[in-house]
Formats: sequence, C-alpha cells, structure tokens
Amino acid sequence: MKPTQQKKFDKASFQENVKKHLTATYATTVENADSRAWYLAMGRALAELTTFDLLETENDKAIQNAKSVNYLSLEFLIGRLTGNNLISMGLYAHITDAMNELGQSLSDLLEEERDPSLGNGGLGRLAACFMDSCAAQEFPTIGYGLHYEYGLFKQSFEQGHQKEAPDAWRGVEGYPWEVARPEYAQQIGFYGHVESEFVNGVEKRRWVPGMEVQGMPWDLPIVGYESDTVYPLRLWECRAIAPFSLESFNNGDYFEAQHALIDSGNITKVLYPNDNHEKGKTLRLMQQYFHSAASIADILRRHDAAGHKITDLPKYETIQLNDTHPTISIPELMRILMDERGLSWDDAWAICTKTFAYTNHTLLPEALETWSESLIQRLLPRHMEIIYQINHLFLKDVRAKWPGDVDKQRKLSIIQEGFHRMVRMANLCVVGSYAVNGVAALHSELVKRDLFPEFNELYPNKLQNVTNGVTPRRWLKFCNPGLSDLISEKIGTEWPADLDQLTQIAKFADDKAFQKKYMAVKKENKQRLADWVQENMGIELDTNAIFDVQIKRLHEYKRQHLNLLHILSLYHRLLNDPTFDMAPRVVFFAAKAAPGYHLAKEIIYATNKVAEKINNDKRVNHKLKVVFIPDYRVSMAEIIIPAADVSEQISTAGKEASGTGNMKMALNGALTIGTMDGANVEIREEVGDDNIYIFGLDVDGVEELRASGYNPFDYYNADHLLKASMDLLLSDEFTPGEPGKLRATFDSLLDGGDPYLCLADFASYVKAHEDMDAQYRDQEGWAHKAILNTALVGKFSSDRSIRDYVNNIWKLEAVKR
Ligand code: 26W
Repeated sequence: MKPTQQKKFDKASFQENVKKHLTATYATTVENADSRAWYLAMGRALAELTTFDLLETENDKAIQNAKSVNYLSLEFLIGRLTGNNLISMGLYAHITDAMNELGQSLSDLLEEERDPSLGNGGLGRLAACFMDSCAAQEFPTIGYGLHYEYGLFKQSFEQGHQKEAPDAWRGVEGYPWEVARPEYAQQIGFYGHVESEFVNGVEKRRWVPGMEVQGMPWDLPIVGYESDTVYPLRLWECRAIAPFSLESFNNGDYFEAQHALIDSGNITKVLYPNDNHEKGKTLRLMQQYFHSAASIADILRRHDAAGHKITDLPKYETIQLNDTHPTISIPELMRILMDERGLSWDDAWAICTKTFAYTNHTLLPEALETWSESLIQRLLPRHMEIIYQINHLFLKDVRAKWPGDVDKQRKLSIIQEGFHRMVRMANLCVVGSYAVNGVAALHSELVKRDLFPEFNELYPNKLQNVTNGVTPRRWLKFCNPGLSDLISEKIGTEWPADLDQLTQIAKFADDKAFQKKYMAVKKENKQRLADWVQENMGIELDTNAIFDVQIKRLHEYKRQHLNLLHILSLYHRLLNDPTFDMAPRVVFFAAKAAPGYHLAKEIIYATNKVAEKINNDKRVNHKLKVVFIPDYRVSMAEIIIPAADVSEQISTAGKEASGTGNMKMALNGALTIGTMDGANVEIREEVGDDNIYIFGLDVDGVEELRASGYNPFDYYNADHLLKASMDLLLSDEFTPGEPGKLRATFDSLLDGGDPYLCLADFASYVKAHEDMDAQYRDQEGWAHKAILNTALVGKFSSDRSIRDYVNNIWKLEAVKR
C-alpha cells in the first residue's frame, strides 16, 4: 500500500483546525457549538486534507499524460461522504480519538450529515460505486454530474399516502466536502440560430445562441482506498452570467433583469424524480445539454492544457455515457470539432466514434428516451443539423448492408418518422459510440437479441456485457463493521481491496464456532435496525423473526405488490388455517414512488394500510409484522442491508437489467428469493443453487405465456389461496368502514391484465417462501448458507466491473502514485 493520510496525520493541528472552523467558518465557539456545528467544522477540516491531494492528483504529469475516463452521468447517488472518506483515508480510528478528546462522539457527528441524494436509484448509485472503484484502483477518472440545489424528494407518509417534500441537501451552511472551482467555469448557450459563411469555397456553420448561462463546477473528492489519489466528482451548477442584463439593469428595470437570473437558476434547481419513465420536458433537455456542454468543454480544456493535439483526443480521453441522458454530448463534440476547431466532418466523426462509449441500463420501452425534433430544433438548432447529417450518413450504411429494405431503415433510423418526428437517443448513442454495454449477462443478451439485433449485425463486437458491482468499502467494511471484523480475524485485512479473497471464509461455513459468531453479528445488526424502527416508527420488533427485505424504487415491474400478496396469504392462513405454522417474520419495505406514478403510490398506500392492521392485530402479530420504512436513501440502506435475512429480488424475468441491491444483501449474508432476472442469474451461478431460492417463470416462460394469451383470471379463479388473499384487498379489512379503498392494486392485477404476471408467479413464490421458512428453523443450516453467500459473491465488487470496463472497453492503465 502507498503512504496514506495516516502517516501525515497530526492530531493536534487537526483539532486546532476543527476549532478554527467552528469559529471562523461557523461563527460559534467550543462552548456553544451543537453537534451540527461540530460535524460541519470537522467535515471542513477533513475536506482540506483531501483538497490538497485533489490538486496534487490534478497536477500530476503522469496522470495528464495517461488516458482518463470521463464518466458522464445526470445522477450520482453518493450518500454521505464523511464516514466513507475516513475509511478510505485510513483515519477512522484517529478521528474517533481526536474528536473524543474534544468531547465529541464521531458516530453521533456522522449522523448529522444529510445524504446528498443526487440520484433516483440504481443508475445513480452505480455511478457512485464506480467512482469509488476507479479511485481505489488508481485509474485516472473524472465524474461529471449536476449540482442540483434539491436532490431526490424527501418522502413521508400521511394516513398511508406518500407525501413529497423538497430536499435541500446542502443546508443553509453549504456542504463541507465540496469546493467551488470558479477558474473552470464555462459558458453554455441555448436557442438562437445558425449562420453560415464560405471560407475558400467551404461552408462553415456557426451557432449564435440566443441565451447564455454559466456552468460553475463544484468538486467533491473521491478518495482512493488507502491511497493518496483523489479524483474529482465535478458537479455543474447553472448560474446567470453577471451582469445578467446590463441594459435593463441600467434602465432601472431591476426586476426585469433579475428574471434572467431566476431562469438560469432553474436549470439545476431540482433532480427529475422519474426512474425508468421518460416525460419529454423541455427543462430536462436543458439539463442534459447544460451537463454535456459543460463537461465536454472541460474535457477539451484539460486536453489542451496538457499540450495534446486535438486529433489525439481518443488516445487520452474516453467518455462513458451513463444511459442515454448525456447523448447530446455526441453532436456537441462534433459541433466544437468542426465549427470551433475547423476539422472536417470525417475527421471529427473519426474522433467522436473512438471517444464515446454507452451503457444501457434498461429495456423498458417507456424508459427509452426520445426527444421531439422540433424541441431540439428550437433549443439547439446546430445540434439538430448535425443529428440529421449523422443519420443521413448512417442510413447510407444501412442501405449498403440491406439494399432495398425500407423496414430496416425505418427501424434503425435515428429519426422516428410520424406526425411528430422524434429523435431516438439510444440509436444515436449506438451509432456514435465505439462500445455499447448492458449491465448483466442476461440483460446484455437481451440488448443484442431484442433491443438492437440489427445494430449487432451491422457492428459485430460493438455490443458487450459488463456485469454491475458494488463497492465493498461502503457496502461491507463501513456499513457492517461487525462482519468486517469477523472476516478480517479469519483472512486478514486485504479483502476490501480484493473481494475474491472472501472465498477463504467458505471453509468456515460448517465451523460451529464461526457460525455462532456470524449469526451473532447478524443479530446485532437486526437489533440496530429494530432500535431504529422502535425509535422512529414506534413499532416493536422481535429480532428472532426472519427479516425479509425489499428495498428499491417502487415500480410495477419490481413487483412489490407480489410481495404484498404473499403477506396477505400469510395473514389469511394465520387467521383461517389452524394447522398453518410459520417462523415469525417481519417484512420490510422501503421505496419511493415517482410523484406522478399513480399506481405506484396506490401500492404504497395499500401496503401501509395492510401493515397498520396486521401490526395491531393481536391474533397474528407475534408471527407477522410489516414495516414500510419512509424516505429510503443510502444512509437508510446502510442500516437495513446488514440486518437482512432474506433479500427480495422478484422482478418479472427480463425486466430488471441487473439490480445491485441483490449484490449488497448477498454480500451481507442475506439469502436471495428471486427470479431468473438481471444479475440474480449470476448470483445463483456463484453461490450455487442450494444457497439461493429461485422461483417463477424465466424469460422464455414469460414469452411463452404471453404468446399463448395470458389471462390473470384463470389463476385467480383456480387458486384458492390467491383468490382469498386478493379478495382481502376488496373488503374493508384494512380500511374499516370504507371497502374498496385498496382496489386500484386489485384491479391492476385482474381487469388491468396484470402486465407483470404477478398472478402467474404467485404459487411458485409462496412455495419458495415455504422452503425458506423451513430452512430458517434449522439455524445451523441457515448459517451455512448465509456464510457461503458472503464468501462467494466476490465477483460483484465494482472493482471487478471497473477492471472489465478498463480491459474490454476503455483500454487504459492505472497510474500508481
Ligand atoms: C428518463 C427517465 C429515466 C430515468 C432513469 C429512464 C431510465 C433511468 C434509469 C436507466 C433507470 C435505472 O436506474 N436503471 C437501473 O440501473 C441499474 C444500474 O445498472 C440496474 O442495476 C437496474 O437493474 C436498472 O433498473
């Protein structure tokens, strides 16, 4: 290992610095400071240490002369930074001690940090794990994102209904880990027109924007695990260019002039809360272009500053597009290369198509982005011209490959014809990138087979797979210190940087003493969660019960309502079948619904109502409880995941691209109940069939059932338990005196056609749960399986994912400092 912050750390000067910040930055005193002020002052003092390394990394000639990856993402769901950075810096124990001497408990101070929730779910959290793994392995990296003023909304429940509130994550004091970089600010244009002139007989086009804003970068430090390398996560904030309108200001029309300021502030005001659903809003396209233009300009600034030739761009920079959200980067780079740098179309295109790579994260049709041609034309007239030209040349290739096949042209065209012409961003990405990848083996196969089969023929080898992963630093070492210590006792302390080493604990799977310790840690983690629930929700839980966990965005395809049907079936059996027995169980949910997703909100409401009744029903509640934890976020996941016995990964086969919560829970020793979907397939390969509970239709089964004409009523009428469970939703059982209040969920499953086949998978899901229940009663057998889950999921470290990107796509090398 390289020298770390540990060696340089000087406790006394650190403590002085904390005290200085208390007074100079936060205007309080050691005597008067509250926990929040202490946390902020400590955060600033720590951030200073990383800023120093950030600048050193930035100025390192070896890094400037190496190839870097630029990870472009509209979302980075980083979670709290303080605890994690302390681990990476190797200073956790030192700071605990230093703060203790100042009369402060580090763990209490860490609780003062608000989560920067700058993402919706899987895609944003993956980007955060990837930054951690790039820095840990010292691959030159910059993350480019947006500095939203408001992150993902805060969720609360009122009489069971989801309520949303704004999330001002920086607080009034600002976020201690961020540093503004005004010297790297950029100007970004919108609207306007295109002019053309002829130079030596060659037409030159030039965009004259009608409005300009400023992109102000804020850097967050991504600290390499136990190394001095710190790479930036650069987040762009949109501001008005001052003086915003000198003319109206001078005319005394102060408020008119302020208008421009208000409008430009809007662009990065708030994160769009839709997950897997595209809405086509103008402001969203403005966010996307603002993000792309600022990031591309910054990449070129660095490239120029290092003294590299523009034609060498692909040698030094690769740009990874996190889904299609930053696609407009492709025509933006073309525009700059041609209109501002004077390159020919062919030279510019050769650079672009060696620089961009694209990751697809979803096959859901409603999530595939298209933008109306007329909107792009108005907002970005020059980019629309470039898109036409890209399409024109691309369709020539299509015609050459499939002469006379008009259907192929229509299907592959970047422009979708129709009354309103639309630009298909995924097609633009595939055409403009040198590599395209899915995020799990099954998903990548479906990308080739169903989404882009013709592209796969046209560009063999462009379509690849990189299976997702999660960072073991945050998702084991930091969030589960008990298990981490137990592992380190047995196999040493190197595993967080080399997760495959966990296989060495497999040999203890039958070691009774180890099993006991392992289960004791699980019990402590369950107690920690139970305490949280008691304190924040007033529900008392028994830690001997099975902790059965489903935590993810609420979406029909993820089938939280199938889980709800299972709960209803248990409730029904407990009340009506005297021969029925079950191990005590607590079913946990945590999930936000997109504010405009009506049915998702109805499912939350139904689950809350069912929970309310069951948790207060003396007849069953020593056996069954249901807890819907509000405001799911990274810091909540850090408490829930280590406490999970059962991990629910129950999407309809073919719908979940990968999942990453499945990996986090298996790593922390939960047994998965899951369908043959996403990365579940690979988790099963790793842990073995005996250590996972697979149920339901697979992709082929789903297809066959649909082809034969799926009718949910057939299942409803044929299965007594299913019918009885569902009918509970129609009665007033959970909404006394008001029958029918939960019928939206019921109706979606019958009259609504059950688009995600919950009823078809119900019986097999119930059976898998019965098998798990039986296994839980044999605690030694359960421990054996849980330990093997921890031991055998090393593959799902995001370090491995990043190495796959590096070796198969980015082709770059680590720079060890
Ligand atoms: C434009 C609206 C929109 C917003 C977000 C469309 C699509 C998205 C994301 C691509 C949705 C998403 O987060 N997908 C998830 O990506 C994870 C990381 O690869 C996967 O593990 C999940 O399976 C996938 O649902």
